[in-house]
Amino acid sequence: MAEIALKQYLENGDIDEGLVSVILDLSSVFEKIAQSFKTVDTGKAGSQNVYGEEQKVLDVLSNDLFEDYMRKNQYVGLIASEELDGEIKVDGSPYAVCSDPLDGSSLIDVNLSVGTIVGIYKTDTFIGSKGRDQLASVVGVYGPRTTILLTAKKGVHEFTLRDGQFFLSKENLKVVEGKMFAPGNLRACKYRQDYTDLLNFWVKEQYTLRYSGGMVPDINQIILKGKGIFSYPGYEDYPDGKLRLLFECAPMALLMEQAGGAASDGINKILDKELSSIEQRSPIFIGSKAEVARCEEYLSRT
Ligand code: AHM
Ligand code: MG
Repeated sequence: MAEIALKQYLENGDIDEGLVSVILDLSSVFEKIAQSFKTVDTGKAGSQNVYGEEQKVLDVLSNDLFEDYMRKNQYVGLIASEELDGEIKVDGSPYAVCSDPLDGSSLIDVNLSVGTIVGIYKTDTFIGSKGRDQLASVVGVYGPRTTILLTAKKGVHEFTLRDGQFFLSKENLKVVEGKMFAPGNLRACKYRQDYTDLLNFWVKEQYTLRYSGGMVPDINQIILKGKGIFSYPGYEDYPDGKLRLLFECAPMALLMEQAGGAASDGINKILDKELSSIEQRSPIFIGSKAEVARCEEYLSRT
């Protein structure tokens, strides 16, 4: 059977031509980021982002690629990124595109997988939006292979880069029940008996541990294996944890719901949370429906 290229898949998929154009430009961004890993310095850029976090050369380069491509795309009127200050209006319409251009950048110099996370909306401000308003989410995964997880709200599909083009490699991915866990932020156990009890449940029930320290490869694995749970709670001074609602949690939650799974902050669905600030953080429990329900149940005990 002939292979299906991303462009062909999108054009045959009853998706608005502007959205197709944005997704194709994002695929070019992912390809260029993947290429740059082979040549660019993995070290520090000597600068900080707006949140005071130290930037790597590759953080800056990934953001520049995202920003350049989105500024030039006639269908994009608003951009935001973890490496930029606030949201930025650009010439174009009607799409608004937000990104964590290089998630897990601390894993680059040890050669673990990293990724790019993107959410696409139709709005003139991200403030007040909900993850459920996303029209699509697109995630680039840079591992031994370069892949894309894509949803335009018609299921979740994987595309693989080969000879400069992305081809469909897995269609209609589904997440069901299964014993695999990726428990983040175990530091919380010092303060939280509920999270400790949840972890003990998974350990005693002999779940398989699959945790890399990168949200993208960890959640990509759950979607590809079709089972499991990723957690990142907050505690004490950081009740909302580390991960950002707009740039990280909402796009991953759209993928997970489209794959038949769920994503919660422990009480509310991630996709129903209204964004009050660009840098808003959220705890996240994301994976199969039954595991997310289990998280909510354990976390409601205290
Ligand atoms: P980053 O956006 O600065 O790269 O941080 C996000 C990453 C996630 O990929 C991962 O789940 C999390 O940080 C792990 O953080 P920690 O090791 O601090 O618990
Ligand atoms: Mg990140």
